[in-house]
Amino acid sequence: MKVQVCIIGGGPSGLLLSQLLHLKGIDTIVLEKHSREHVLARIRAGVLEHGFAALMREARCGERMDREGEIHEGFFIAHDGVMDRVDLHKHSGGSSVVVYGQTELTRDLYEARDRMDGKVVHDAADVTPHDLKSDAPYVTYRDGDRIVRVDCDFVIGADGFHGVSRKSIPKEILREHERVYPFGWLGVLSRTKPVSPELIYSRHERGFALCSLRSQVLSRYYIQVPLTDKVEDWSDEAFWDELKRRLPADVAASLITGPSIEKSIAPLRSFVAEPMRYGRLFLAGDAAHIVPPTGARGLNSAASDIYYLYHAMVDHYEKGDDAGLDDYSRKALARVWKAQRFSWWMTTMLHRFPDSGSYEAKLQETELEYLFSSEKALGSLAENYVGLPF
Ligand code: RFL
Ligand code: PHB
Repeated sequence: MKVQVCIIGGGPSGLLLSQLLHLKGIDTIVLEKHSREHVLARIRAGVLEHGFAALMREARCGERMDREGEIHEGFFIAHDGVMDRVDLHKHSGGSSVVVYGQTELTRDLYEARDRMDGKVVHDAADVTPHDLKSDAPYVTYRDGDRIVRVDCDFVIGADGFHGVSRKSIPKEILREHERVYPFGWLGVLSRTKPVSPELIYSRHERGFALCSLRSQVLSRYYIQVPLTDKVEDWSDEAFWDELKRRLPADVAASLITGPSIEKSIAPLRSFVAEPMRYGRLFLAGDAAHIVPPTGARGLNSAASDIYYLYHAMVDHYEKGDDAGLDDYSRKALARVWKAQRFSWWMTTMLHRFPDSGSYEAKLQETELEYLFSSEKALGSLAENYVGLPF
């Protein structure tokens, strides 16, 4: 089989790029290791920046997001017994974010790919890129007993943190920068009315907590837990009790609880791989970089990679201009590192670190006090949270 662009990974990054390129007449195939049901069972991002939402519209996948997603013009930070609001709209000069789940967004992308007869292969086993430094790269995968070969002009590695693409770049070329945090987030999804119409990030001496949502009838809550904890250690009751302890008393009193419909623990990690290009392979999204979810940047960082790649590919095929492809890694990494900085800052300000003492706690308090006393500091937070320009 021959296509122009072979995309490894059928998560939001791979599907969005495939859909955008298809609309420009560029032929792609998406090779996904898991079944569609498996991909759609993952509960991940909830907050989309306006640049991501704009790309979804450009991909003609924004209709349901615009109908069912919620525009949020602010969020709260609870700390030291107070609830301060970050007015994103005011401090970012009129921007906002869209609250719309990654699961729904991925479903919309799959449906769009189906409508256009896009080639998406599920359960593709042993996906392996070959000859990436040549002008004729190809990718093989196993379908049952059969090995299928896909010849292409370019390979896109959009296969997440655990994928094969990044690993196919030789060790002496790839530089990896990593910070592993000594805790994770235990997340619960419940069919209950959210405790607050806007997100609440809570810094508490027992650990961080977050009240988020997917809709006005679907809530998503998180608490910081030690890495040694297992999901089985946490009954629903224990989760709700601990969440309430970490919220201001009036918020805790109005929290509506219910059975969890999903419960999982995500370890927190910061990671960047450089460069994001090797020959004819281009990495995008979590395959190249991971952030702790505190700043809601993960999927949004993938969006800028996709934006740059999409335009670079179109320039290549329509104008024979490779400047965008040649500059991709530099340009993408410049924005990725800003998202890393912001996520690290939000994480450090709001979590309890096991080895920190009263000095670090005082610094966190001071950081928050400064933040809410300075229009400039709030402006910096807001412009990063709604997304820096592509
Ligand atoms: P994905 O979603 O991991 O998709 C990669 C796909 O590649 C497949 N794959 C392979 N396919 C073929 N061959 C192989 N060898 C393969 N290996 C893997 C996988 O099955 C998968 O389908 O990466 P992608 O597309 O780059 O998307 C990235 C986002 O998923 C991620 O950044 C966000 O979910 C991060 N994130 C958030 N981001 C935000 O922007 N806003 C948020 O509010 C937000 N909240 C979150 C989050 C991530 C979280 N977790 C669980 C890590 C909250 C949480 C709790
Ligand atoms: C979520 O709703 O899953 C969510 C929202 C904001 C974050 C992280 C996760 O910062």
